[in-house]
Amino acid sequence: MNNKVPHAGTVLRNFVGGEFITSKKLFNNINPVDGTVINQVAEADEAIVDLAVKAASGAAHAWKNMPMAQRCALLHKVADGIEARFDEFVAAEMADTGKSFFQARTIDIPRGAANFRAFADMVKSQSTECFHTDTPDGKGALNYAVDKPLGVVAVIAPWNLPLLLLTWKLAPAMAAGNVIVAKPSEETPGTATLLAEVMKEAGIPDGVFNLIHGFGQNSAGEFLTKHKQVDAITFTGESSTGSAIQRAAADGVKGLSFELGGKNAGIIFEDCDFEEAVAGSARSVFTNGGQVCLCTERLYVHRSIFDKFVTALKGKAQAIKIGWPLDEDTDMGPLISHKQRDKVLSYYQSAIDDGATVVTGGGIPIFGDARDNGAFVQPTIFTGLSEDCNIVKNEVFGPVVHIQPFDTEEEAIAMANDTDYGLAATIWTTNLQRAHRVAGQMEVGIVWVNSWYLRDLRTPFGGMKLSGVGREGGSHSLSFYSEPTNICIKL
Ligand code: NAD
Ligand code: 6OD
Repeated sequence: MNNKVPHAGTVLRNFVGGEFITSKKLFNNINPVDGTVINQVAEADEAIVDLAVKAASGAAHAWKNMPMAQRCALLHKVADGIEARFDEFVAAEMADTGKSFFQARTIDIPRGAANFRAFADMVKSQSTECFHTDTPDGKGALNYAVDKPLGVVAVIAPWNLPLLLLTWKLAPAMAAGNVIVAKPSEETPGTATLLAEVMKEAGIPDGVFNLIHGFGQNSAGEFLTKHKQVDAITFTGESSTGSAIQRAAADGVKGLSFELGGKNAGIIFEDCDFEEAVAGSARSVFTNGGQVCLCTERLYVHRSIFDKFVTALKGKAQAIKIGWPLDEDTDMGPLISHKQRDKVLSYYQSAIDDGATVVTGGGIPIFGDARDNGAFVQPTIFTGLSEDCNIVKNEVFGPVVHIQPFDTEEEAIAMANDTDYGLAATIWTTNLQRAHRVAGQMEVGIVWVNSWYLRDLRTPFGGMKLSGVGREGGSHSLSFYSEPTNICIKL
């Protein structure tokens, strides 16, 4: 692979109305592997955000009226363009996040391309509602709905799966005929900037896709969510940021779609396939250093297999190779930043202060090289805490799990559901009846049985309670990004 980081040592610029523009204020983009500066980023001020929204608005009419086949062909070209520059996307994603080469090339970047293809194809097979209505004169009326785009959609994305989560929103929004102002996380501006280049190369008309860089509060994120000409906001990130955006959007009564945090539980029944449950749980806890909203942070294991399970998961955790992202055998990179590492380590400390047994990990690895300037933490397993402890209640977003024994199915379900979040759950059992029975009782948006993060892009995706508002995926995404108009024809 060509591992040269695109735009290293330069300034990543905003993309507005088809042009790359810089700004007065620059901030550093840091590589969390060794703390070095990759490049600088031009922070969009209020005037640039306004220009971006106006550029989008100006492009809205032509984009929504473009024949659907032509619009979808352009989105396929964007997918082709990501693949044509695959190595550059992989290198940029790895530099910004420190994630492993394996993960970037098998999950993040392929899904970036797949999102565009999937929604460009799905929108073409969307049907519309139609009702025949009886009328007193016996002639009847026909009611049918036509979908229209919302207009300017603000897309605000997090840092954990930067290209995957940005395109998961862009693709359906653009397929449905909307124009975009997108803001990636300040931690991960690289692949979003490459995507702007690909949009241009693919022939997406100027103004249809605009990119602004910057932070949240008092910066590009807040300027965007408060902008009067933004018609809807789609956001993935922390629950507390979701409520700040909700407040900012309240005056304009804007449509909102939120994918927020999680405190996901996994239940391991005594009748599970033991090896699969251990391997699957290791994936669900430690993938991407635990920085996936779907990661399991609480495991409930039947008491009869508790000790054996804890020992086996400990073995998996200790076998995780932490290191340089480019090494073929690296499983796990650093956390996204030192700030995130401080947060995760403070949760580790609170677990220890609450009397947890440290099964493995609990600290930071020492390498004796430049990685000691990075944001690494050890994969960690705790046991022995009560269910009301800080680390059992709150989302950590790091490579850590607390494991609790249970005796009955009812007890496991009650503990799993006893949380303010409601995103995802995993269940490990070979008893088919139990799988259906328990899955149906989980108070979450997504349940995986004997698997984790097995995705079908047509299915409803999202969470309840603090984990989100609305659903994405397939027709759910397309319906959020569209407004139906009902037309009643008297026959
Ligand atoms: P974050 O909320 O800090 O930031 C997300 C984005 O929002 C960034 O682009 C940020 O600049 C922007 N932002 C921050 N404050 C803002 C404000 N006041 N107004 C407008 N924009 C603002 O989240 P993060 O730290 O980047 O990501 C980690 C969090 O995201 C975790 O809680 C995780 O669970 C959650 N997450 C959820 C999902 C999901 O699908 N449910 C997916 C990924 C991440
Ligand atoms: O796979 C997806 O479509 C998706 N939205 C994943 C979210 C992961 C959260 O970090």
